[in-house]
Amino acid sequence: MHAFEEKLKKTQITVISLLESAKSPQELAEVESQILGKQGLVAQLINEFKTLSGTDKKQFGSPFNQFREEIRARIAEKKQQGSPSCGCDNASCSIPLDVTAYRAAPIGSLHPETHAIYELEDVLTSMGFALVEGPELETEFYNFDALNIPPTHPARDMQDTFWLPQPHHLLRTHTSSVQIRAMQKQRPPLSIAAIGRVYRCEATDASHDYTFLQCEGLVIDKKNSLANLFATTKLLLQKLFKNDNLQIRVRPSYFPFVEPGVEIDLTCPFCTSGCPTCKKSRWIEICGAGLVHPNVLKAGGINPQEWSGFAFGFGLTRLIMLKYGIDDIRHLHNAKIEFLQQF
Ligand code: FA5
Repeated sequence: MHAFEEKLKKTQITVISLLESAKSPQELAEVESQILGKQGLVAQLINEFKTLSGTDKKQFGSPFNQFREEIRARIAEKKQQGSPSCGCDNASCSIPLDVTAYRAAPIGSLHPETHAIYELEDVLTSMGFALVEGPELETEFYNFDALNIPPTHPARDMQDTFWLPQPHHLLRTHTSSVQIRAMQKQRPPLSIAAIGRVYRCEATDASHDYTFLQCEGLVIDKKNSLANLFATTKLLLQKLFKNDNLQIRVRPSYFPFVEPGVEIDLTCPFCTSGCPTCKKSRWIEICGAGLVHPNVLKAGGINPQEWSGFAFGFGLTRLIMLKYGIDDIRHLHNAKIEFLQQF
């Protein structure tokens, strides 16, 4: 084999392996200059070609040109393969773009509060409650006045309020504000429930947040008694915790919008003999409740001589903490993905 022909073949092999070794646009640029640069492999071949005899030039001129074309085509092809790279922002990324590759977007999950809302909605609707909503930006009338809490009433201090610059407007402090709106919209008998966010201007700690979820229930019918209230809340809690053995305990309490008012405790769903969740008492405080005060029925346009009602309101966020063993209420809103991914 002629020496030039042999050199051509060797260079061909070197060029192929050099191109294969280039894994990034930078490396390809270096390889390109090694091949096509002034002192590069092709330049060396050209110098050698110049020294050939006329007959040899005729013989090898055409394959040599073909070889140079082929190199340019290979380099162009390689550039196209490597650029754009895998799609990341790294300019020196060596991973070629594979348009057929399946890229799964990171899959999110439902926030524990959303899980709990869905479950609670199912329980409430299965018990015949109609789900209603009310505004979070509320008026003093619906949040306080109509609930038998006039401006001078000391009970206003029980729920520290975020007042808004507009007179008589506030962020609702409880979902009880939905009660009057529901009575104004629907004639009794009615059975409604409202799940929603409430706001309180108070210092936060492990069990108190400035915003949390509450669930309100309101039932108005011809004859309602505390027995109806207790049976309803007990069944609701049993269904929510999927445990038919849960019992409730009732203690007298005071809320201006109910008379009598009570607080309802639930036997601890997590133990039989006391645990850290129930602080070894076997009971967990769940909600405020009572028979709707006649003044509230009147404010809702309902005749208290004809109708009676019961209402209950519980802190859903506290239930979520119980259910998932969350020891600090503030975890729920600190947007830490590691925390949220557990649910
Ligand atoms: C009320 O808000 C009444 N509206 C409940 C009610 C409805 C009584 C209908 C009678 C009839 P209270 O302020 O106690 O009541 O709040 C109810 C529940 O919300 C509490 O039992 C507790 O679980 C939860 N809660 C109260 N404050 C906070 C807070 N800062 N952070 C988290 N949860 C809270």
